[in-house]
Amino acid sequence: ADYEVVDIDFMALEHKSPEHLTRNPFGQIPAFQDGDLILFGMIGLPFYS
Ligand SMILES: N[C@@H](CCC(=O)N[C@@H](CS)C(=O)NCC(=O)O)C(=O)O
Repeated sequence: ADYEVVDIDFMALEHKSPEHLTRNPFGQIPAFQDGDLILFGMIGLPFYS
């Protein structure tokens, strides 16, 4: 499948940026987006296909 990896610069606090907070309101990684679907948390992500 095609996908894009988005680098998050921890030292620049990019994980707390408004853009990343739309992906994960807890301001953490990992986060995953497929169109309107957004998943975050290491438990759920491995089960998405
Ligand atoms: N239980 C969380 C753990 C996520 C987590 O702790 N992420 C860390 C990096 S491994 C993080 O983003 N820390 C930044 C913060 O909490 O501000 C999950 O499954 O998503």
